[in-house]
Amino acid sequence: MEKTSIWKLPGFLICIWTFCACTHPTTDGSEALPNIVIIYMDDLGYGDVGAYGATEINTPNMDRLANGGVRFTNGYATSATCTPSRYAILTGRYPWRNSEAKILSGTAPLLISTDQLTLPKMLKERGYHTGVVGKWHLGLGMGNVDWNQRISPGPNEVGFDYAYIMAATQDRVPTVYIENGQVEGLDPNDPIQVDYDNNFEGEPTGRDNPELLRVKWHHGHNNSIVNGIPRIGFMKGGEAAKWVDEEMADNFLEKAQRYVRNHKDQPFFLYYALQQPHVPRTPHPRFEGLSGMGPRGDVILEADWCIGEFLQTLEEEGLMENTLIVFSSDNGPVLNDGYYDDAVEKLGNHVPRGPLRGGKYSLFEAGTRVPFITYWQGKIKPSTSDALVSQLDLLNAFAALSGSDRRSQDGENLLDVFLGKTEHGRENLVLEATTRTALRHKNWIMIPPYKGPPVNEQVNIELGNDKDFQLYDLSQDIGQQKNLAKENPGKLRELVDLFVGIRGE
Ligand code: NG6
Ligand code: CA
Repeated sequence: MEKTSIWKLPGFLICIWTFCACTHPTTDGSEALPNIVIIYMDDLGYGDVGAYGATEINTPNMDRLANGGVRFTNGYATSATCTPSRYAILTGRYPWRNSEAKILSGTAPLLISTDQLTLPKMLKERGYHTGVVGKWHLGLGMGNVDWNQRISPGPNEVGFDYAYIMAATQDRVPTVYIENGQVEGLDPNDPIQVDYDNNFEGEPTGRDNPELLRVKWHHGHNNSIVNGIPRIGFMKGGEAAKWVDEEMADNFLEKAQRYVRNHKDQPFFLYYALQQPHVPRTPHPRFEGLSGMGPRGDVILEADWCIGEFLQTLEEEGLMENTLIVFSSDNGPVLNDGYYDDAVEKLGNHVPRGPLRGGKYSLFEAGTRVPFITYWQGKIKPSTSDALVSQLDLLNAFAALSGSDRRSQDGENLLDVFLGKTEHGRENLVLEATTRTALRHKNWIMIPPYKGPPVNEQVNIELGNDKDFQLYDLSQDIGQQKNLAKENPGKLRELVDLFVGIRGE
């Protein structure tokens, strides 16, 4: 009898075989599930990564993911700022549906409701252990948080078994780490107080005490001073708990690695949210000056190194072949975001926005189109995909992958797109920038008229505001230079109708 070659086995058997070969072995016969890791950058631009065309900065570890996985060229964050994008990636719900989903202060209450569907909750139901390490910026508590008690509700209450976070941003107080609701290293005799409206008596500020600053503020960022860096918001006390900015990257990396080692024996979901290259940019001295581009370039190198170390941990633990990794960024790039840190002066020929127009805060492409990579060794074939995908879609994809029948409000199930099996992505996606929205439909973009300045002069970024409708054909004009609204009223009407239909206005 002829020997059966593997190619003659029925397709479903091959599927089962390949699936089992690279997922967690289970003892109880339940379905085997891969680990899932989201590596999420803060303000990393489409053009900041070698695999996306950067030539002036080396990102070998990001490139390793991009070149070994699916490199999406039309991958989007939902929003051009952080909080709304983070809200969407974790809930699968458009942030413009929630009027509170805008850049939050460090004292804002938790934005995600505790009865809302979230990615970690859904995965927990499927037997995953779930963790978040890094930047949170989705609010904590219910208003009036006492930072000296357990802070709740927070990440633990919306689905994360383990949480090691900074509350908001690196430039906002409180400048402390919070582990499962408790401020790490807090001395009870030196309680923390935080206020975003009024300073505490006798406390120096960036505005009044420039002599105490080692980094100068350009706009905003002139309240409390921590480690010689002026921040947004006022804080008093908690001296022993304050983070050292230059050690933040190593600290988050170490927590992410530890999380993997502690949970490698069961399927886990880790949301590893790095703080780079958001301001203040504070590379560890090992990386200082390495990029020749000043701190912004240096922290991108630092982040890339962290990713390399993190991947090595997965490798050492033998997890590479049963871990699906998603790499992306919460919004587009900005150079001067409020501190004098040479980001503009030392940029040289580097173009963080790549071929796109705008940047962080912008409704133009560079606000929301970001590096977006899926990587799964042995399971995803290296490719480049032009499919339209959003971070909004990850919840549904992971639900399908893990056998959950939960589906989010606004996500599509693009599992096969994320696994590189098809390029059939979305047809429509609403993009958002500080509550203004636009529609991407296939290769077209329609931006409705918005009042407001065309350029944010402080950060020097075009915002996308215009008194007229804007219509761009991205297949011909990725840099959004030619407004076709007048030339092509039929297409404009089509997109406006679609937009109104989706937004429900
Ligand atoms: C802005 C800050 C900016 C940055 C941003 C949030 C000022 C003038 N600017 O309000 O520096 O912190 O908020 O960035 O304060 S994000 O990536 O978290 O959305
Ligand atoms: Ca951001």
